[in-house]
Amino acid sequence: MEPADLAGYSSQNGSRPASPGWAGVVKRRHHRTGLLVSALLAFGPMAGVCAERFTTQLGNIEVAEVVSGLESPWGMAFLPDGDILVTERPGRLRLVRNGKLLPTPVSGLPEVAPMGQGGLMGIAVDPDFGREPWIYLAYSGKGRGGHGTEVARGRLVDLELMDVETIFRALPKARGGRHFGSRLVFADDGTLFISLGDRGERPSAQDLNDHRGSLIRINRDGSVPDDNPLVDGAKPEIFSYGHRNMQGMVVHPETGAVWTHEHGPQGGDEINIEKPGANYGWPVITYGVNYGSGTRIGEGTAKAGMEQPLYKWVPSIAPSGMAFYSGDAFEGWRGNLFVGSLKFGVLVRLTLEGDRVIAEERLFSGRFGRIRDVVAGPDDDLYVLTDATDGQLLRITPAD
Ligand SMILES: [Ca+2]
Repeated sequence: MEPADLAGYSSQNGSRPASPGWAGVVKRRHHRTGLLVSALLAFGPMAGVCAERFTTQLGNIEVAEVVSGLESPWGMAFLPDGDILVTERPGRLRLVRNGKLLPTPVSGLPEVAPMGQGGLMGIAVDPDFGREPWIYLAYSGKGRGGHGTEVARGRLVDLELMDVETIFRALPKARGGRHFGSRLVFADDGTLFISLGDRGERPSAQDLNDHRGSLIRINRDGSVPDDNPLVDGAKPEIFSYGHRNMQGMVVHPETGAVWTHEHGPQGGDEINIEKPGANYGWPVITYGVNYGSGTRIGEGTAKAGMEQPLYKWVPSIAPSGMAFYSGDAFEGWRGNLFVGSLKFGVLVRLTLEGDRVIAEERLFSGRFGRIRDVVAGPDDDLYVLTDATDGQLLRITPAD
């Protein structure tokens, strides 16, 4: 374990009594250094399901397959009854119930136009789902000028989406197949945040009369909140800008701030804490360089009036999906931030001290391939989607 990591562990959890089990394991094993060191077969928490055991810096974990056979799964969300909705990028919405993938997809989806990196992507469940069963989907939609990120909502009744309405369209659309962003989260005030990408057209990220390369904030019916930061001469849905391609977004469980991460070009993936009206720099400043040629992009790494990332990866990990862990099952992981990596097939665990990242651990060593999404479940376990044509939903539980 890194000394900094140990400090983070004790500062964040020092006031809490260690529970027996996993925390005890942490105490016994925290002198062991290194990343993943073993993966041996064991029987998992679910009857009949084989799980793999991994040793981590803060204890042993087991990773069990909940379901497989998902085609390029991209996003997932838990319903209040424990069902899990999973988007498949080609344009299907699937339901996992009691550990089984229902064979019939949800019907009545909006018109998804898969293209390049696009397709059916982000998903969010209405905070008041129990009263009004709205779910929200982000996807690539076709229209004048090409494709662009769109968001629709519909009421989920059994396996059908009803009263579907499009509540946001990123404009202008573009011909290219890259950088659709497409994560969705609800802030504590009930507004919906939509992460976008620059659609491969870099200058769009600095153009406030262009949604692309921005973070969007709307009300759940698609209207613009009265207190959005940029109104005069700007697209009013824009909350912040200067983003390249955000495929991770989460609300901090204590501060309520929206955290995002984004893909850099070659190098320069970033984590940012979103501030209203702020400019996050792309493509004027970046810690990345052009693919292949390695030539510089923009003006360097810093400029007045532009935000510095909270954390950056050079070289890139190609981050996708992000979750804070605030459950009780993994005592030592409370307050940690988890990020999936497409490039290295790892799940990144970041230890924070306030708003500072003080340590990074990489789990799985590529064992499950590309990681597309990570979500903290209501049962305090972590859930992961793998990015593959035969993709998996995995569940991570503590092991002794
Ligand atoms: Ca930036």
